[in-house]
Amino acid sequence: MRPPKTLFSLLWLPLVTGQNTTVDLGWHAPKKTWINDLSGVLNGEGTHGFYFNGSTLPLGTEYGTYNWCNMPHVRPEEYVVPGSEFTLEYVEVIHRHHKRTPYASNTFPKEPYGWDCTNEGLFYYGQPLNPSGKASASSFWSVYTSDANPFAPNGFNGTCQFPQITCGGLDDSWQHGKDLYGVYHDLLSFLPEEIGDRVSYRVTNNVITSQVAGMLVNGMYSTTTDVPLQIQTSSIDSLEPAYSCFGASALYSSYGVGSTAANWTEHLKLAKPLFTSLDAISGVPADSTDWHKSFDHYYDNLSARQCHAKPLPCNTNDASRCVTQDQTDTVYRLGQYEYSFIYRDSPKSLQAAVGSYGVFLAELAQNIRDSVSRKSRIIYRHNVAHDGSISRLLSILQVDVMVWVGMGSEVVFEIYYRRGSDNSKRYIRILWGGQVLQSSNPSLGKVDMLELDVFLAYIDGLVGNRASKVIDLCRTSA
Ligand SMILES: *[C@@H]1O[C@H](CO)[C@@H](O)[C@H](O)[C@H]1NC(C)=O
Ligand SMILES: *[C@@H]1O[C@H](CO)[C@@H](O)[C@H](O)[C@H]1NC(C)=O
Ligand SMILES: *[C@@H]1O[C@H](CO)[C@@H](O)[C@H](O)[C@H]1NC(C)=O
Ligand SMILES: *[C@@H]1O[C@H](CO)[C@@H](O)[C@H](O)[C@H]1NC(C)=O
Ligand SMILES: *[C@H]1O[C@H](CO)[C@@H](O)[C@H](O)[C@H]1NC(C)=O
Repeated sequence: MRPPKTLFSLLWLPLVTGQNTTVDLGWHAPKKTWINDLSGVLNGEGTHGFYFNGSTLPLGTEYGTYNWCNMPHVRPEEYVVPGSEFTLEYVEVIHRHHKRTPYASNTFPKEPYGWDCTNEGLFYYGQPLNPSGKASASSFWSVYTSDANPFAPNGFNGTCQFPQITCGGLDDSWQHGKDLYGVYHDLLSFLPEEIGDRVSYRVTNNVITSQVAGMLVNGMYSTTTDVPLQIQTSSIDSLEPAYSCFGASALYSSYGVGSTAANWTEHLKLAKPLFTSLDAISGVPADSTDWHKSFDHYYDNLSARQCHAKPLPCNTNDASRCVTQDQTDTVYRLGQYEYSFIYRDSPKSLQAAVGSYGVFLAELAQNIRDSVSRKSRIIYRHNVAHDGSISRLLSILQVDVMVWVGMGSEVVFEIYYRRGSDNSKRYIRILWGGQVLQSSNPSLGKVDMLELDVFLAYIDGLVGNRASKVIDLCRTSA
């Protein structure tokens, strides 16, 4: 059942044009594809062309194809340069970190093999910024276990943190930076030669985003000097997001993970035999709520292995019982289904995402306005985030086909002005995975040179001035 369409006419004072803008703030269902067709997901086979076996697509597969291990992003080979009447004025990029080891919480109770990370260092140190202060050595973490420590690590043995960005993920991060620079510097002559005060990078409180940022900055600017990474304190971080929002959490758990809503639990019930056979191999207890309230853990456990060319796991007591590729593919299809359900198919998804990610959108709108009004000198902002960030963002933008956003998943906001026309008018293009984003919301539609006022009115209408509506949403219960 769809709620009545709400059409808000906003009493909004635009900074740019001085005209009223009317936008549709309602939720609109995503397109019907195999992803939100439960019987197809359960009874189908394979992964519908989605790829999970490594950072590089097989030869002959078109770039832009879903690749869980290394999602498509903006790069010179495919980038569509807008008509010459458009001049680029501001760019903001947000993407998920690159491939990593699983979180310890997603490793099986007994892992059949170890995982080695001695081919990289996780540099972690503080150093006074005052030039006369003492310097720091370039020290890094080296993970080890000791014979005298009687406790076995949770999950994998080896020399990695669970999680950390793997060596392959560091390579992908570097290439991601190089590709963006190839477009915004080499092709468009937009980025400055130096980072200076016009380019800014931001990370979350989870260290894996900093591991990506260092490589990415070097991929862009070939620099090994000190580069500040913007970060908000952990209790209010809007990028991760980490601010607490009771209203949104209550709303998500009323229809999604953890809820008893019939249309959520249906797929879990139908997939019970799959859970049972996976549990028998992994040793995950049948009564573990965490492993059975969604496919998140099995998906992460299995996909992290396949991204790193590691075998699917076998039972540690009986090496002849292994997880099959068919079972794994079914887990991957169910993972897509769950993300689409939680972030797009449910009519409550928009409000839940506005509560939990509205602050980032308010900041984005402010950044754009500050750039257009020349209050800020920054022309390029780059945010390294998580799947929970990108999913909520796509939920608010109402992407027409939702997927579980893989490693490196990217959304780019480009702001333009048009030469020879009303030069106070601005336009926005949004690229998702390197392609123009298609929204199910008719006010946004295909976001290709949409009037910026419409986009800002949409964001303002949902999240309010300085995210004032988010505060209300977070306070209230579902
Ligand atoms: C904007 O909308 C308000 C309220 O509907 C109206 O009073 C005002 O005249 C409109 N302004 C313009 C420029 O259309
Ligand atoms: C990944 O590799 C496995 C094992 O070689 C193969 O069976 C499977 O079809 C591959 N999956 C994809 C999506 O390419
Ligand atoms: C992991 O380490 C524990 C404790 O040192 C050891 O008993 C176990 O056999 C190891 N497992 C693997 C798969 O290497
Ligand atoms: C789930 O069921 C609820 C209550 O009947 C309904 O409002 C909602 O649209 C359904 N969600 C999906 C994704 O079908
Ligand atoms: C992998 O499985 C274990 C259960 O043994 C779980 O605790 C852990 O959270 C899972 N890891 C991920 C990344 O889901």
